[in-house]
Amino acid sequence: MKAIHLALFFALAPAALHAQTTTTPTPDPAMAEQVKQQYLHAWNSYKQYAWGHDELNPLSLKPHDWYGPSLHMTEIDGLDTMLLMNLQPQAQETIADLDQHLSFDQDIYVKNFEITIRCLGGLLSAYEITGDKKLLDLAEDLGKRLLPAFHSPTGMPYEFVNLRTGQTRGAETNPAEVALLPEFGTLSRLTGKPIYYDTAKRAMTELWKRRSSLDLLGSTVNVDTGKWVDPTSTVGSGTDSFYEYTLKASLLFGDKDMAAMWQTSIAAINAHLADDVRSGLWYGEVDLNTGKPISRLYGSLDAYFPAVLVLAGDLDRAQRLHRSDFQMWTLFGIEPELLHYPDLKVTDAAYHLRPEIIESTYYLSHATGDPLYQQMGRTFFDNLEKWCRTPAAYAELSDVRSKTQRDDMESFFFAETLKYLYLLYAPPNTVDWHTTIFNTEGHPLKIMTDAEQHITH
Ligand code: DMJ
Repeated sequence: MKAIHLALFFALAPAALHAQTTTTPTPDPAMAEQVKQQYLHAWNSYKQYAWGHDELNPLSLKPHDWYGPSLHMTEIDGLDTMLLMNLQPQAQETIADLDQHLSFDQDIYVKNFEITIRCLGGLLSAYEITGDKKLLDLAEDLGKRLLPAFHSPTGMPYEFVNLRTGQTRGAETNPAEVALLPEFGTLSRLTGKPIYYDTAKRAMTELWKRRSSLDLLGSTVNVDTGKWVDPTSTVGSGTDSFYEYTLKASLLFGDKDMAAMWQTSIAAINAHLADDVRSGLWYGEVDLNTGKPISRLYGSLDAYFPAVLVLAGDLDRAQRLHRSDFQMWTLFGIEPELLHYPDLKVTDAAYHLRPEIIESTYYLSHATGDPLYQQMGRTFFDNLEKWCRTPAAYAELSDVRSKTQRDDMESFFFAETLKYLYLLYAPPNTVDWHTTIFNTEGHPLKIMTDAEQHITH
């Protein structure tokens, strides 16, 4: 990218978001309180039935651990939401429990991506909010144990790493799982050790080198050979946070290489994946080399993209895509996992209590001040209450048409879904957008100051 373009990009961002703001959204204390009560409804049952475990199964009221020994995933993922909601007793009790009972010294193979975005991201943001050194110590211990995942011939991470031995598994991964710079870069910033930043940046750079002549990425890559295994190019599942993280890492760390990746990517995405049809603006799937359409599927995970467009300053596309997303939600009064968008036919009817559409609604509300977005939030709130609430918590749906509940409640419901819903109504200064970027799991991370730049350059 030409220097002039980069200079313009950094001059505009992250200030771009504030410059667009016409009016500030009016806080709605009553709605914020109702969302807090939703959080407490689920949290109190997690505490009663699954305290110390990764998750609560909301129908059977049984605890669920991903890998045998617990990594206290719901506690870590939910902690900064409680801090933002000013649920101090619950937050302090959680920090004490993590201090006493959480150990990452476990002989288990964990998914590097999930543990990074949920646990490393959650510990780092809770440390930044509280200044409690115990949380940073836990984060650094975890970061050291995850680092061997990147010891592949290409520098891109294996899918699984053993937290005790550092052994790895799973050479086939996807772009989203290669992109972990906001978390590892923040760990470098907070510890003063460049190794985390350098390692995570190298992985993203290596993947980027493998883009096609159209500047598109595939969906599956082999980290040993560096070859694409699946040529499907998408902004959705499996690639989503790669794009999100080029932009966010550029804003968090002032990294010009990341800014250039984002600028080139978004031009290619809008040229080849954007699909304007009668039902609205969507983003489809194409072959990374030819640009030929592969499918016209779009789903609840893709609904993060308006938020990224807002952050990049493209309010027009953000609003149009979000209109499509809201249409997807209101088809059945809860969005399906996947839709064939030209005729709005459901191809995967599950709802996993996902946050993305609410996240984008919050970003748009913040950027425009338009009360429409808080009204949409009311719809999400009412539908969650009507279809997902159980006597003890909230449950996913196996089918949004029949509203059949299933016995799962992922930790991102606490980290993201209810956090973004709360922030939509909370006082705007609950999060300072001038100094904060959310990681892909909804954990607010601090933007690096000029004085800290030496750590990453
Ligand atoms: C979360 O773990 C993160 O938002 C991730 O980027 C994608 N999927 C879930 C929520 O749907």
